[in-house]
Amino acid sequence: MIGELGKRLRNSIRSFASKGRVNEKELSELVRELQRVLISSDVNVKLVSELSKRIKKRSLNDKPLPGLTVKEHVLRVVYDELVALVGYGVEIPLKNDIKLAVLGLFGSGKTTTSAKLGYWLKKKGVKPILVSLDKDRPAAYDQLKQLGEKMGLIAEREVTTSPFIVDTAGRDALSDEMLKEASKIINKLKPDHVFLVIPAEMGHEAGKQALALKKLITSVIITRMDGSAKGGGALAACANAGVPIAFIGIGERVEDLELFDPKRYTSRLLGWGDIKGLLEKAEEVKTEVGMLDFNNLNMVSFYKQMEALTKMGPFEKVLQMVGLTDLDKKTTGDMKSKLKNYKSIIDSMTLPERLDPDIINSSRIERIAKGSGTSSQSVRSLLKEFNMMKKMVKRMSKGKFKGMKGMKGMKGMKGMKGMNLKALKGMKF
Ligand SMILES: Nc1nc2c(ncn2[C@@H]2O[C@H](COP(=O)(O)OP(=O)(O)O)[C@@H](O)[C@H]2O)c(=O)[nH]1
Ligand SMILES: [Mg+2]
Repeated sequence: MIGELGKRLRNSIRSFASKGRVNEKELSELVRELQRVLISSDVNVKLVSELSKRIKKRSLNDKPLPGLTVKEHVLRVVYDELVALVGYGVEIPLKNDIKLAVLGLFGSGKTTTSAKLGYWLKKKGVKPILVSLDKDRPAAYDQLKQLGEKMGLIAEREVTTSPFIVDTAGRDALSDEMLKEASKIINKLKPDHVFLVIPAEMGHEAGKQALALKKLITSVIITRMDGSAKGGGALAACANAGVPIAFIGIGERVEDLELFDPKRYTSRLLGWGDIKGLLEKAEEVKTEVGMLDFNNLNMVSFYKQMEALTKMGPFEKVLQMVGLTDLDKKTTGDMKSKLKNYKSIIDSMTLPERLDPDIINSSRIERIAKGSGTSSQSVRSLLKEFNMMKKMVKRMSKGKFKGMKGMKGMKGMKGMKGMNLKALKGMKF
């Protein structure tokens, strides 16, 4: 779907990862190739230059996450920065009387997108009417009606009830007239979400549209992401304009709409699937005890911590050391088997999933459950506890939970150096 851009990016990353040790020259080469790719996908030159600087600076100055090689560290920085570049999504909370409106220039994909939104809502159990307010072109209503009929949604020429999706008349260009017309509709109908539809081929020019309509809209939808190499530029420009991206259109069928998720988009772009083996081979489990990185807690550090726990000797002792002395045998046993379970679950995750557990959706959960010989329930429970721990760690790093040092029996224990006991104390397995 992302085509040429992704291919070139993946090639440059593969060649980077295949070389020996990383040095500044190599890093510069990677960044230069990245720049070429981004510029050819019409990302604004200034944004590309800023991104390059940040990637270099962070690659050289940030401390690599525990368990990551320098190369993995650099790739992670690239991933992070691309995620930030391509923008940010927005939540579309569902409700039974949801009101949506779609704006945009001629031919941007408004009518198609209105139908796609109808399909998306219907799949989630909300059945909207499709309303064509495009009075200028009689065929516009017929188009919407036809699209609606295929999925059992009714089309109307005016708003009669909610939930609804309003398709509006387009214009050749942004004009005061268009803005006025749009604000009239918005004031009258008070939609929960007003989407500006911009086709991917607008590239970085999308930013101008997003800015011009920023006050009226809640987010944008970029269409024809499947057909243009400039989609990256359009996404980045909207992000830079400070406008969230709700959905992307990835084909002509009503099913071809997806909620925009910058992480998922970037993962695909980088072809994580392709380089996963390479990254994972590079470094799996080191025996040393890893410090929990408060700012970057992820499954890699979580795993290290568990590894450390299980390697530190009798489990009961370890629990005592971290202050969990009042546990009975059964609880200790449960924790032990849970820990073992969690380890095999994390073993079945790909590196991108470990670095960023947020990308783990239901189908990934299924795969991980299968791969680890556990159940999707176990995977979900791990993710839940991981998220709880993440919250806790965040709180701790903000200075709560102080005064917990000085636990007895810790000094002089082998392998305890660098272990973050404060973090372990509240950890639930
Ligand atoms: N490939 C592709 N085509 C799209 C997408 N969204 C819309 N289109 C096509 O773009 C053209 C214009 O769409 P339409 O909804 O009529 O635009 P409108 O004038 O803004 O209402 C149609 O041929 C659609 O099939 C998309 O995400 N991918
Ligand atoms: Mg139309």
